[in-house]
Amino acid sequence: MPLVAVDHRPTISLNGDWRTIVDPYATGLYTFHGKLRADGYFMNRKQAPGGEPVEYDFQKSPTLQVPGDWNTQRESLFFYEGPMWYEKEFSYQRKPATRVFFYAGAANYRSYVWVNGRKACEHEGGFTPFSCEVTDLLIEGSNFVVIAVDNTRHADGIPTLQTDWWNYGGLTRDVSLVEVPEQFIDDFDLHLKRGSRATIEGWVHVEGAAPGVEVTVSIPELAVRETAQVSADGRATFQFAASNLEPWSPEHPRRYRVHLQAGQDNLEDEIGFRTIEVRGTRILLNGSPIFLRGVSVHAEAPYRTGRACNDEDMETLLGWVRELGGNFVRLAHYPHDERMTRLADRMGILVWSELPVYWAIDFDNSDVLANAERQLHEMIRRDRNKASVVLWSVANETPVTPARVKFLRTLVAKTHEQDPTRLVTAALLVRTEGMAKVIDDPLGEVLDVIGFNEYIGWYEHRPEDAGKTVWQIAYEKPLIVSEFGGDAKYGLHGESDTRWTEEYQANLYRHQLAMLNRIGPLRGMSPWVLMDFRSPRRPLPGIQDYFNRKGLISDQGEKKQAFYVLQMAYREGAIGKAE
Ligand code: GCB
Repeated sequence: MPLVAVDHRPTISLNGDWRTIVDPYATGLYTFHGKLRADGYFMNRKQAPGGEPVEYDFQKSPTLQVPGDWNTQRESLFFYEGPMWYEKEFSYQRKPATRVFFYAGAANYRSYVWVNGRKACEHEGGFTPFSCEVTDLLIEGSNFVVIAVDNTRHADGIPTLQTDWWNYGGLTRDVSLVEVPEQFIDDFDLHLKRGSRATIEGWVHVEGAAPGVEVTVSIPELAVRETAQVSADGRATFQFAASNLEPWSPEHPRRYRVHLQAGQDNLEDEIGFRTIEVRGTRILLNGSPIFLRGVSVHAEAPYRTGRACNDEDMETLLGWVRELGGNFVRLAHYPHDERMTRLADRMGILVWSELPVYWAIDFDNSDVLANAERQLHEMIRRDRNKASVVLWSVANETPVTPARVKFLRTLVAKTHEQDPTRLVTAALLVRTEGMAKVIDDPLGEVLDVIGFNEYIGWYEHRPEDAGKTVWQIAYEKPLIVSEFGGDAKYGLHGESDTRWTEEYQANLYRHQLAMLNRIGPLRGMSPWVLMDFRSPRRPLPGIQDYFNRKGLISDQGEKKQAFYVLQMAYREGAIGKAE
């Protein structure tokens, strides 16, 4: 399982240029008779006299920048899906009593890692971090790491064959080596106790620690210094008073420096403390009802396109959310970069974080469920100490079948079990019965908050028909409309009933907002979507050109009329009731 708060530990960065070999036939993974190779093929071998021919050469191969997707770095890779071999040399000085981990923030979709020609680990899932111990694989001086990253889509993958976003491949997030002492803090959870304003509770897990090892949690700004002992499960549990605590909120995103210490290991994080709860149809932040004025966001890089991967990308995206008057983002449709949730913590923007359980994945397959559970665990583990994250979403627009309901119920239960302090949701499909919209998906029974997507005025009816819609909602729970919207090409103008124009989209937003305002238990919204993003499903020449154009802002950062419609509603408080 991946280390946590790696961005707060000393690391040896492996970012930068990596040598790369494009391997469309997966030669590095399979033999000529299609057998899975016991070991990798592209292993930085040098030609030996009389030996087998070596038919590749990393030194002569072009580089790709890490972090980054390959599709937007080299024209010939734009549509490429398959394995890519990455190689990097680095020097390393061994240190006594130190364990070393290879860490990747994310690599899409499957990864295979070798250090100095020896297998270190494999990972499946394109949006969550992974790490593996490489202490015994490293040598003094010059070392090399080879990683095969394969973004081939699979029917039994998560996500599966169909998505409405670009399948950007590569080492898309930071890669590093992390040094820790022999016993080290590999996971922890510190949060404000539900229902309380001044009691912090949680636990710290110390890898490799024997029962009885002491763990200290200190928060100097709150004059807290608490110790507890590790028990047989490796965890030290805490509960202590923190009087004068200023809770984290969008208006006041107060974070505290929290020091954790166990044996030789020291870790310092910045943590906000707040509670999030549901009472009846209300969402309570720190005990007070709140309306989530949000927008959905893809991890698409503004201005240059490709996978968002640096601080500037994140600052631009969340800066626009702020400008819109928002206090909330739905980070669709997969866990975004940790830089994003860190920034949301700093800026005071509430976050919905989602698993890529998108559309019709293979719900009958127990291996797929195991994969979803792993990705869920990796998502929770990475962000459970982020105050901004208030909602875990287990799925988006999944077809309502018995197998799917069973699968998702399992994920919901696992989420509650691993994180009893946050709310669990999913973006559900809405059933249409004439002019009625029905929300009665059986999954709703186990969700804390019901998310639903609807495209009145785009995929069905006309924008004006929104006013005639009758909502039939089977649950007495808070609702969030997790998507609505329509496409507009920035700069294309016309009548408000002409598709693809800014006027059409703005008109659609006006009618949607009026309709949504009449849904009593609506406690939030995240229209689709902040910025245009690349999608292979959207080829329409001259309009889409492989972009989903439902952005309020174009991929080049130009604001469309609908942006201002929503901004006015958010800024003037014309939309949404907290109770
Ligand atoms: C949806 C999906 C989203 C799509 C959007 C669209 O319902 O959840 O991923 O991009 O519709 O534009 O059709």
